[in-house]
Amino acid sequence: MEECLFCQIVEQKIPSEKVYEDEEFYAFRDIHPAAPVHILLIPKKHVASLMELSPEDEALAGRLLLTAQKIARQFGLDENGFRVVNNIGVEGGQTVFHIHFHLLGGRTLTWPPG
Ligand code: IU
Repeated sequence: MEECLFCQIVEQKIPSEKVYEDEEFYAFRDIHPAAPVHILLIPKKHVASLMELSPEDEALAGRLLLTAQKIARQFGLDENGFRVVNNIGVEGGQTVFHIHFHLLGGRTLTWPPG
């Protein structure tokens, strides 16, 4: 997926402020932070959205959640609470079609989201 922005970030073709990387996942600071801590966690494998995950991605999806947990601990987000957000599709607010989790924290978050 040469044209995918987040694939290009993983490949270092587009710069990003990396906060975590392993064989399967990459995490970086959102360029338009909506909270004091706003990190995007993505699998290196191109999957357009949660709806494109397939049964063969079952283990990957599980590790994605555990990696979100690891990064939350890395940033101390678990001390006061935080939010994990996954936007899906146009009405869901998804603008980049490579599955990503937003990790938002560092302030009191309101509910419901807009
Ligand atoms: P969304 O859930 O698809 O709307 O989230 C995409 C996020 O990607 C959004 O918060 C943007 O600020 C962020 N982003 C980025 O960090 N770097 C970029 O070059 C672009 C978008 I384009």
